[in-house]
Amino acid sequence: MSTIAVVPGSFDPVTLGHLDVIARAAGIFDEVHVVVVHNPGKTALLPIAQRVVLIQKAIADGGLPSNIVVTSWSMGLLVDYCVEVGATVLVKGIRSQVDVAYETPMAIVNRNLAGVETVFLLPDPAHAHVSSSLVRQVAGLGGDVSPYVPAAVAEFLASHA
Ligand code: COD
Repeated sequence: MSTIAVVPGSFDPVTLGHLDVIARAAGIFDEVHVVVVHNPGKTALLPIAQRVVLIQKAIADGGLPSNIVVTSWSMGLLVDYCVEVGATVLVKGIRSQVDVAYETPMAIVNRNLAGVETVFLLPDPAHAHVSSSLVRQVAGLGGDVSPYVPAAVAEFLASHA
């Protein structure tokens, strides 16, 4: 039986840290759905449709495997998406104790709600310090974000500065 995993996030914008987690998940699971979700706790920079396009470009440019689907979800619980597509696993990246504290209750609730398990991947140390909020801050102040994001994102942010 094939296993479908969901890699959710706000991806605002997608970073090299996200891309690393997506690529590794695609090497573990039969099918990976990268799902862009609005996080009400964060002030958005990019429209969700734009984030989807940038992830698709980054995946194509990076030569990532073809078992990756990129989409968005705004119809309710994330596990509702999982049930709809038959995904049984959520994949999250864990950079620090802060991520553990944030993700642990969600993992338990998602398992209780729909039996969806959460798998945590440790980051590539080269990208462990990278976050979308750092990228938004550096880009907003006119700095170079190219060490932290795929080329498609760096180009998009530079042309929309
Ligand atoms: N290296 C490795 N992993 C990373 C890195 C990096 N450099 N940067 C980020 N990550 C990981 C994050 O830890 C996270 O797992 C994922 O990538 C996405 O990160 P962000 O910042 O793009 O996305 P978030 O944290 O804003 O997204 C949070 C979600 C929207 C996914 C979360 O809130 C969620 O699962 N919501 C579901 C709503 C729901 O159904 N709630 C009810 C049940 S809990």
